[in-house]
Amino acid sequence: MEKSGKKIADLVDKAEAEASTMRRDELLFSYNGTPYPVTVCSPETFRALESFEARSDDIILAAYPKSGTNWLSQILTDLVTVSQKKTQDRESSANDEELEEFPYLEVGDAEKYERMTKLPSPRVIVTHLRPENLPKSIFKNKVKILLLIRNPKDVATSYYHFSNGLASFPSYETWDDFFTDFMSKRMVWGCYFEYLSKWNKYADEENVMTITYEELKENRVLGVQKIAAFLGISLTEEELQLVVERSSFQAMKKNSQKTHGAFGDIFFRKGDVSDWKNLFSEDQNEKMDKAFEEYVGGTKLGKKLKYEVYCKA
Ligand code: PPS
Repeated sequence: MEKSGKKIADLVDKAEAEASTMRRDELLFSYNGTPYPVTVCSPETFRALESFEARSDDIILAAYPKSGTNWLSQILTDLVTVSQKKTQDRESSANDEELEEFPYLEVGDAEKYERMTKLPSPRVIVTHLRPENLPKSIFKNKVKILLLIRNPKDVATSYYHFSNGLASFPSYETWDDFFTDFMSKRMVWGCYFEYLSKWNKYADEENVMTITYEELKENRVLGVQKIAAFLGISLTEEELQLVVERSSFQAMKKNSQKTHGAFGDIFFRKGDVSDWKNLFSEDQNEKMDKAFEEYVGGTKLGKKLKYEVYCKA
């Protein structure tokens, strides 16, 4: 079941070494109006991505940064591994090194899409992008998309600590400064409210399943069962337990040196719901409540997030 995670750790190490020699104002570039970190993304990769050919049996995990992407990415990879073991004898000419590719679609060099053609199906592909920035083939081929969302106050809180923990992201002297940027298009990978509003248009599609960070925190067994059913993967009780145990916060944090290298602790920080209560002022609560209402209040994704439960003091 263990994947080495070498590529993630290598990529983060390299990006961090590069970023440590850069000024704050050199860390980001803009592509189609959205800022991205120069150490892990590039305009060439975005241009190459446009002609990326998705396979109908790809599995896409779509999640805004800090929504629990690494968590769900492991769950999906484990589920695929379980199902592949049952139907093994996969023929492939690629060696193990070639079979490992950094799973974030928009992260890495422009040649990665060529390498990805050698990966066996199903490929688990992770992205922080909004739907209109994804290659058309994903929608044309009706690829299954697992859309992961998290309450915006905890996303902001997690993103703040992350930005101050990694050199590749601009750091902030104060939480107030971060909050101002988080509420705008200046945020790395764009504005979370716009993200929710754009993805909401796809929430009713048959090939899209939405899951929240909070529901998975409340009941991981049920969450994993739902995801497996969506992917058409049947699990024995033992397999289910294995996936569930491996995806606990404690287990993933403990393993994070292996999967994410020296910066593991930054990716697996607290893993809780409601940490926002330690940071938000009354004024910030009001601003965010208003923005939530404006962008997604009353919509399918808005309701799914249970804002009243998770985001009201
Ligand atoms: S990234 O870097 O944008 O891809 O970050 P992402 O993985 O999306 O989100 C990081 C947050 O998810 C938490 N996390 C978990 N929570 C619960 N259980 C598990 N297993 C788990 N794994 C990661 C991680 O701790 C980050 O949240 P915070 O609130 O900062 O702790």
